Amino acid sequence: MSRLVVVSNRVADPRKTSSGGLAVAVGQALESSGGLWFGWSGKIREDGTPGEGELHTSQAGKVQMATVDLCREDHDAYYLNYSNGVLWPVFHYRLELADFRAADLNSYRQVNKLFAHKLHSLLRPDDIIWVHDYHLIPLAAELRAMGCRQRIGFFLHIPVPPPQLLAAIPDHEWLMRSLFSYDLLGFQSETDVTHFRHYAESELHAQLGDDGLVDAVGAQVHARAYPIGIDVDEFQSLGENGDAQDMYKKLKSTYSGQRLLVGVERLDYSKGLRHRLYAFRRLLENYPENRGQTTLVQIASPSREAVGAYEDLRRSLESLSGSINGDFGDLEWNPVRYVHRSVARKRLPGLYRAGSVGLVTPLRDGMNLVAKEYVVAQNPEDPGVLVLSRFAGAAEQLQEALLVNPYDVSKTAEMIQRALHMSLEERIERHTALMERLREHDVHWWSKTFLSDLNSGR
Ligand code: GDG
Repeated sequence: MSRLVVVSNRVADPRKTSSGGLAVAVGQALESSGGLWFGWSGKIREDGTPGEGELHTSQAGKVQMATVDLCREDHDAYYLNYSNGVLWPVFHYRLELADFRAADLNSYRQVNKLFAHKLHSLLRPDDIIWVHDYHLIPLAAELRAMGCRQRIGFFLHIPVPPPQLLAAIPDHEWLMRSLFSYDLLGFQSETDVTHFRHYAESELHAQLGDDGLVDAVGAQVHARAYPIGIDVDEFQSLGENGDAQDMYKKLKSTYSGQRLLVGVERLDYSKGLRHRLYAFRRLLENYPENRGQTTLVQIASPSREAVGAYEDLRRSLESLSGSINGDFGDLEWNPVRYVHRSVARKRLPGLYRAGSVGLVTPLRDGMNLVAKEYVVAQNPEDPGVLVLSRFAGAAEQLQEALLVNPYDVSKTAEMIQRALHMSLEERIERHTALMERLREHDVHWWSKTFLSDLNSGR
């Protein structure tokens, strides 16, 4: 049987719980089959040389971990500036936040070459290689240049923007052509697949075939949607542990007599946190009966603090929640409980369950696993209501959520009000339908389907 090799920017011990969407999903896929997980060690060498880095290997249960350190210069240019300062904003449709610098693109190429070089020395002829996310788009092209013939698949966790936005990236042809070194491309949604096919057609003169086939630049690749799921059973049993139940009880007693709206995310401009606070303010203005009765608990866990746009967002969220509390709060009630800290994963199901409404309103999101976790954490006999942005990849699957346009603050407020007043019968009906969808397309389905297509050359 071939060995599974997973490559992602960050690696994490799959036996430990961690907080990133990718780490959770990939860790679960690897833990069941065993294999090799390769990526950056997370260590930055202040005295290192660009394009070089030490390789470390260790064993974590059935999984061999192989990581490379980066020097400060490579880390800043490849990770902070290019991956998170160019690709992340542009792929989330935010051209105005991108800062293009030729030197950063060069480092991005160099670090991909370094990773390919280190990984190449560890590969076996019948390995099957699965590369993840925007940090590593050119990895397969570098591996191929070193003579690698193994099957290589790529999964993009973030959205694909329309072709005109992609075409604004300097050297976009180089970046997008490198995707044709893979055998299979996986995207989160049908919208992403459509954008990729349109880009290939208009910019690379591709011929489009059936079943996701795209023929361009002298190569053929299959591009399809494989919407990522969560481990439904694992998350349900996490909800049964003492920590989750304590969290639930604590929230219920602290906010007794209150209805809670719950939001949980990394502090990121793609997640629509500012618009969410505006919508909550509008709810209190337009439906004053919620004053003193409804509290928004918003967790915004620290993320990418070295990237400038994140620091600006943090300051504006603090001032916005402060102003809502100042304008509407009184001695007994604070409308917004804004927490700029991470919550332990084992407590998350209790937090979700305490929310009568789960607010998941990104401006743009590849999938969004919080939406799925919120649904799974609910009491099926008295479930809360998911208010979900139509611009999250998850909206293609989770049609029984209340779908909103997060830019439309008044309509979002109206939907929150509707969620707060939904009958038990309707809540159960929607929750049952959502659970069926989540079970059918869980994380095991996702990795099994992608890997079986990659293996079989479908
Ligand atoms: C990328 C794509 C795609 C969040 N705050 C805390 C915490 N989390 C956990 C959640 C969830 C994960 O992080 C977030 O996953 P998302 O999917 O919502 O978002 P990204 O991190 O942006 O992930 C996204 C995903 O990749 C997978 O493909 O869905 O579209 O952007 O699991 O629970 N976990 C803990 N404390 C927190 O405060 N423990």
